[in-house]
Amino acid sequence: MGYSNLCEMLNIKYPIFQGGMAWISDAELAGAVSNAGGLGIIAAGNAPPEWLEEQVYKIRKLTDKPFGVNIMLMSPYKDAVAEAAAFLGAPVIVTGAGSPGKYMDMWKSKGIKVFPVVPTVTMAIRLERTGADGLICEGTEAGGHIGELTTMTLVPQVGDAVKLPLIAAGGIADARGFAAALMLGASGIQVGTRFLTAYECNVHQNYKQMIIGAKDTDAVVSGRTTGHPVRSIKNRLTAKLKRMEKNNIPLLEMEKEGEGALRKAAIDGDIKTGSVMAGQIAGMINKEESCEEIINDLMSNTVKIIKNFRFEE
Ligand code: TUI
Repeated sequence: MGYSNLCEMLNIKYPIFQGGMAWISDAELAGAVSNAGGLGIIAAGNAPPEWLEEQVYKIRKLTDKPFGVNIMLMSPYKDAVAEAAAFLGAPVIVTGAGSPGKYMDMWKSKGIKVFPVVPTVTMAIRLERTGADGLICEGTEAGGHIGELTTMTLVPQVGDAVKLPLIAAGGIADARGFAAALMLGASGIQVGTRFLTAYECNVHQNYKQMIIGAKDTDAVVSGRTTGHPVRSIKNRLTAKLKRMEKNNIPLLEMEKEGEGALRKAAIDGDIKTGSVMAGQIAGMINKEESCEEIINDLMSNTVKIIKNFRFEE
């Protein structure tokens, strides 16, 4: 499926999803992205269903365009949030950090388009059978909770295995990445990290500054040994987690360290002991801008790149 069919399916102008970032992607950010022609996504993260209800109410005041809700499947509220999203009639649901299999029938019966994040081909095949409308192939370049495969290897392998439209995610922040994703067979992209420094993004200013200051090697992975690897910007927390991993500190103790760390950074602005989750392209982000500027830059420069692309004979 090409990108225009994806846009038709979702009734959006551009095939650009804004990544659902826990504690960060609220109605204001998602509304600005949807108004600019992409698909804005509210991230439920670990929040209760009442928070989601409030955000959906807000986004409907901000835009008449489609939007999505991201459901994080490690959340203690996942069942309640899954039901709330269905009840609220979110046009699109994106899932992450687990398999949404048991909710699919409920969402499909409401006409909701469902785009699960898949880290492997096996899971892609399983979710195509369960009725997903498209798949988000998120590579390990992404920020936050990540899988093993890179975007470059995941997208074409999933493309060979399923017929669904694919959204490439992880390591995409500008038109070069967008064009590359299309070359890999994706119909669209999901962008998270670049939206962190959008004016409309309510993440703490310290967090924004840390992204702007980050260089290419600063987005490191913690917790590989716990089975829940997370990519975030190097700081006192990542150094501590590294030491704990080296000393084989029990998994539970390490997970306790990570608990609440994202909230600490994103809301309280504690970027030393909090978790500043971001993708490997953080080094490319060097200014604040509006969601409209980001979407227009992504779209217009991708069209230019593709138009000018020639193999010399
Ligand atoms: O979910 C994400 N990224 C996230 S969620 C998050 S919130 C959080 N807070 C504290 C600790 C940890 C996380 C921050 N970033 N991306 C989508 C994603 N999904 N990446 C990987 C996966 C995934 C992994 C396993 C999807 C499915 C899956 O299935 C395993 C299975 O068989 O159930």
